[in-house]
Amino acid sequence: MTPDALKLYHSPASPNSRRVRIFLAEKGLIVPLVAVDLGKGEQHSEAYRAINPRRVVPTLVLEDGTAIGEVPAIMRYLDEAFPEKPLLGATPKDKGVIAMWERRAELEGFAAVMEGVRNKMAGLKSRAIAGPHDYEQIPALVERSVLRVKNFLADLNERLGHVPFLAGEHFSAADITALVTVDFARGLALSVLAEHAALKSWYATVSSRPSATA
Ligand SMILES: N[C@@H](CCC(=O)N[C@@H](CS)C(=O)NCC(=O)O)C(=O)O
Repeated sequence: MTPDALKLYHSPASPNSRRVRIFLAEKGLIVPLVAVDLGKGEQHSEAYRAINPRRVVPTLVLEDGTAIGEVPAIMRYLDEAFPEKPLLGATPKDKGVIAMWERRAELEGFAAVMEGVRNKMAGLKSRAIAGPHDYEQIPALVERSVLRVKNFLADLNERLGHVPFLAGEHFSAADITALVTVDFARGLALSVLAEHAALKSWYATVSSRPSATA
């Protein structure tokens, strides 16, 4: 299959969509993009629910119509279907180490920012969790999310004091999730602190890669 036979349903402002767009750009893959207007609620339309019943972006649709949702699953498909420039590792050891750091970045960083932003923003009232079910916001969670994200950034700084990239010597999917998390954290008024020298230097490196604007 060639990349132009795929379709990526995404939203330009969605951090989860950005994780996949950066992944594609790093691999040099050009996949047709279809924008889903989250502001207008297009994710809830019958047409989009037929593609992704979870009502979230991104979704990757293959040539035979198979729809793959969930960012790590989309990354897995892309890295296996287009193995040149692997971002999830080429050896069993690299695959294990990268999966570990990418998962930590997602669970401890990205998900913490998401929890804070979704429980804070007035426009997301009753939509504290993305998906098919409505959930009321819990404002008290925002404070805890801020603490979690601050701890994540400090842990990231500690790790990057020992290695140039999150999973070791090479840029990987773990750096993509961490980069998107750091940028997304602005939604909680959090950014890299001056004393986080290693994190600051890593951030300057990864955010100056051409893929960062994808
Ligand atoms: N676990 C999903 C999360 C996807 C997700 O939360 N997407 C957000 C945009 S970043 C969304 O579609 N939100 C729609 C909504 O809030 O209704 C994944 O990995 O793809």
